[in-house]
Parts: sequence; C-alpha cells; structure tokens
Amino acid sequence: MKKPLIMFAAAMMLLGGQSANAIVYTALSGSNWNAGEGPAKLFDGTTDTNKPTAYELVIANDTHSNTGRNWKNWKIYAGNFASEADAARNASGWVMIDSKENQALSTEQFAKVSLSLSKTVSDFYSYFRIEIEALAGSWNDYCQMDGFTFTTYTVDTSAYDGVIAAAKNFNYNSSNADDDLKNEYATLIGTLDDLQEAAANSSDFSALDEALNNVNTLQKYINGYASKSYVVLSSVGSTWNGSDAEKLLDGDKGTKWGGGFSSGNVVWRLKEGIQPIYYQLTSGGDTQTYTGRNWKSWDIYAGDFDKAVDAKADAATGWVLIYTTADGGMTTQNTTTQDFDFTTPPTKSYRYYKVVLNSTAGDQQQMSELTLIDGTTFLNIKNAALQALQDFKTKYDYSEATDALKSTFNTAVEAREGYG
Ligand SMILES: [Ca+2]
Repeated sequence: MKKPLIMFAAAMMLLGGQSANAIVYTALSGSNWNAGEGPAKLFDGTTDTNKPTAYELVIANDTHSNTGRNWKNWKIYAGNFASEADAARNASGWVMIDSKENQALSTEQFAKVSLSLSKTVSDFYSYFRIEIEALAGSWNDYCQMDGFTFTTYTVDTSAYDGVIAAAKNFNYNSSNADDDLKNEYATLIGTLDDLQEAAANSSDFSALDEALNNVNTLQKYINGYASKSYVVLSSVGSTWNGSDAEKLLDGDKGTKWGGGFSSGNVVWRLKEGIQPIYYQLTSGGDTQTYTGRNWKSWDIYAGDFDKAVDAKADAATGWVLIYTTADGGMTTQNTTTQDFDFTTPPTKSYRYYKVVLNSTAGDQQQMSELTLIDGTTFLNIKNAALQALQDFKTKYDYSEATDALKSTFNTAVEAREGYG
C-alpha cells in the first residue's frame, strides 16, 4: 500500500454534513479508504492553528484490536501558498515542523495523545501536510487515526501579571510631567495585555520584556520631573557621590556634575521646548585648585524624538549639533559663569538636549551648571541687570557724580537696553 499522505488547510470552509462554525481545518488531499473515512475526518471540530507548539491525536475506535494501524514514523510540514492548487505535495516552500521516529502511541479507543512539535514554529501558516512514513505494523495493516488538533503551549505568564498590574497602577497623571510623556506611558501600558497574550502563544517574550523595560524607564522619567522643568534621561560617566549628572542642570551653582573621568555625556529632556540663543557654563567650586577637571573639548546637540525612550538609545539618530569646540577656553576661577555662543544656533525649538564631553584639561571632570538661555530667559537676565543699575542710581547720589561718571553709567544702561 502506498504511504498515506494527509494535507489540510486552516480555513473556514464547510464540509458536508457539518456546521461551518465548527470547522477550521479542511483536508485538501490524501489517501483514504472511502468518503466516510477520508482525511477530512481527521480534522473536524478543531481549533485555530496559529503558531502551534504541540498537537493532540485521537486514537481510532478499533486500534486496540488493530494496533498495527497506529502511526510510528511521521513528519509534519507547514507552508503558505497562494492557493490550494499551489500547496501540492511536491511544492517547494514546505517547512518541516515535526518529526517523529518510533513514536509509541496509546492503542486505547479514542485515547487523546499530546505531542510537542520537534521544531519551533516562528511564522503563521495556513497549510499543513502530514507524511506518514511508517506504521506500528506493516503497511498491510492499514493506517488510521481519529483526530488531529494543533494546540498552543501555554506558558506560565503569572510572573508578568503583577508587573503589568503595577504598570497600570502607576499614578502618572498626578505627575508634573508633560502630557506627551503621560500619553506615551498610557499608550505603552495599553499594549501590555496584547503583548502578553502574543508572547504566551508564541513563547517569544522579547517584545513584552522590551515594553516592560520601557515602562520602567518612563516611570523614572515621569518621577524625575517632580517639581522640575526637565529630566535627565541618561548619562555616561562614573560620578563622585553627590555629583551625579542631575547636578549639571539643577539650577544650583553650588552643586556639580563630576567624577574621575574625562569623557562622558548627559541627555536630558525639557518639559517645554525652547530655542536657546546662547548658553552658559559655570565652573566647579574648586576649579582653581583642580584646573585639570575643566572641560576642554565638548559638543552640544539638540533633538526631536517621538518617544522619550528613543532619545536615550545609544543608536539614537536625529541629534543636531549646535555647538562644538576642540578647546573651549574655560576659566579656571571657582564657580564662575561664562557665556558661549552656539557654533550652529538652533533654528527652532527643541525639547531634547545632549552634551558630550570629549576631553578635559586632565583626567577628571567637573562642571557646576549648564544653562540654556532662550529669548525669555535672556530678557529676564537683561531686565534684572537694568534694574540693578537703576537701584544703584537711586541708592547713591547720582546728581553729585561727575559728568564723566554719569556718561559712563548711561552708556552702560543704554548698552544693556539695546542688547538683544
Ligand atoms: Ca548644579
């Protein structure tokens, strides 16, 4: 007798005498005794076939008395074809997903036997083919099997349940963070259930793990805003205690970013974008003693990113270089603020910034503050300076000053009024 071949497709098709909604598999071809015992009967009343990891066989009703009819060696192939006609037995494109050799099966009537596929099924397939290569007995014993059902292996996903629940319970709305960041978080947690379900079906948890990693990252960002208008997204450089990257941007000239390294970087994100017109650096509190910690070569970038988690990536693209220097000429005085013009001033507003320190005057580094000055900030600085001059004029008897001093004073006022 010729070796039996059974082929079937996952499709909603009506077989004679059965209701449409109960049928998913359709046998396309194969060896059979007669219409009542053909391969179509192997696949009736089954479930879906997406990325199966196992299957169940149902032993025929009289195998116990005809044990030689049980399968012993067989292979299962999967494929995708444009049409049933293309899914020929000898067609190229079949992928073997299971191989069984000398497989012992129950001979009990209607026994259900669960078997794992020998290969990992990584794609979705519509067509499947079973090749029975040997029976428990001889080919003269005939071949029979009552049912075949693909099943998906159920992974214990309970370890993820608590993590996902915690992500949903994170009270991001009460944060000071901007709406974009909150929406990014809400969108991400909205995908977690689907990712978990997909992972459970495919046993591929990498996408879920990445999403949860980003959830943690976004929680850190959102918490980082607290009462601030910026958040540090990432930094490179092993810092001294109390001198983390946050200290470069905290608005406090008494704190500094510093450590025993001469190259590193800081990436940060503003709550609201700005178009800076120049920037300031404020030297460390002990730079006069440790002149080698002063920055020598550094770059500053601005950027736009759809998602906050994209900006932290080492491979992030889209950064725009707005300042670069091989030797910036920092003062060696303590806690002294210097102004720097951008080498390529930003032409629009940005929310993301990165400073890359390339080298210092020695083998350590420190900087108390990096301040981006936009038009509004500049006006505040200028008006404060003018006010100080006016206060000076009121406090001292301006009328008794010499004409030369008055002239010098008024020139200074006019210069500040006109600046900017
Ligand atoms: Ca600081």
